[in-house]
Amino acid sequence: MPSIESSRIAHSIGTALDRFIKNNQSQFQYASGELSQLLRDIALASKVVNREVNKAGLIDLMGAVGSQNMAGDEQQKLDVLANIRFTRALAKGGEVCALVSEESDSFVDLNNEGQYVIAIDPLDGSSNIDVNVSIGTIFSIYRRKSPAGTPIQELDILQKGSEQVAAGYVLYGSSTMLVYTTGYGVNGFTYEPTLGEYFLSHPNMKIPEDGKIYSINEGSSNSFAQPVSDYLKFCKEKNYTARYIGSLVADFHRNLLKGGIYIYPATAKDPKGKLRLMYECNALAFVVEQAGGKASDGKERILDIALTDLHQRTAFFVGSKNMVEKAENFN
Ligand code: AFP
Repeated sequence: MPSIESSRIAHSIGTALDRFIKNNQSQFQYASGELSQLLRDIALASKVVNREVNKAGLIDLMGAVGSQNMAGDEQQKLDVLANIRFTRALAKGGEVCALVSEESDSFVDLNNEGQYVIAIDPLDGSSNIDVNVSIGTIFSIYRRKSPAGTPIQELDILQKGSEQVAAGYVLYGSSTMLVYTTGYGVNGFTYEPTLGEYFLSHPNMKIPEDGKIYSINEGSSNSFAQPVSDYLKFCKEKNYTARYIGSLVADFHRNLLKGGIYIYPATAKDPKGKLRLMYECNALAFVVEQAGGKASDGKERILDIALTDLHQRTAFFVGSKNMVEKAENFN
């Protein structure tokens, strides 16, 4: 009978994120190492945010800070802190020339020679912080269009989701995970806190084509459009399981692993949908497509929707391919 220690040693600890990024750098069409560095900067900032999230209850970081962000949500202390952590890490790296964040009114021009534009929701689901429920960071990376070193233009910022060169999310859950794509499949890394490193735990992630989980805030069902109500009726007739955390990254991640659909439709309160195209839906749409799933606003592919505004909202149907198609067919 092997001792616990020797059986542990028999298993290699796996590939660290840094090593993985380096090994796969050549896949990327602009293989200059800049994008790799950018991903490392995001990983580092997420470790700092993870540390703050884990001790939030101890150091009075919970609770609202009193102000509201651009989208009108109450800003939580940790939202503000996460925004600062990510902005600092990305500004310091020098690869990012402009940053769009849920927490700021307009984009931030970082005044450098960087080739990349990043759209980020530094801490999504922040109303869940006080009750110890999973939250996340969502990011989209674009290549700038105007020449490096010149002032940032609208065409650099308002790019369609299909132009993302990388995207992903960090889930601060029962364990912390970083999941991302550069357009060559989706890989998931789990944070090992004692080593301070992310390790590849979910290589080449694929979402099941079909599923039995539907995730929607049914509290607003009185104002759903008829096709959404009809689809929900169908889910119930099929005895599907309802699961809704109210934290987009956590709901999305569960459905990615198990198969399912997440819907945030237009409601009376949010007639265009609640979620933000640029720093919530585009990233998750890129990830889900790379994992074999689908994302639309009920009709149009999310990645094809033209952007006219930084804080533009959209209805969001995302998850297993067959489930999203079925929901769209009710339209
Ligand atoms: P907060 O960051 O303000 O908590 O918003 C989170 C979110 O944008 C997204 O994570 C959830 O899926 C969605 O809102 C939940 O919204 P409802 O409470 O309206 O269902």
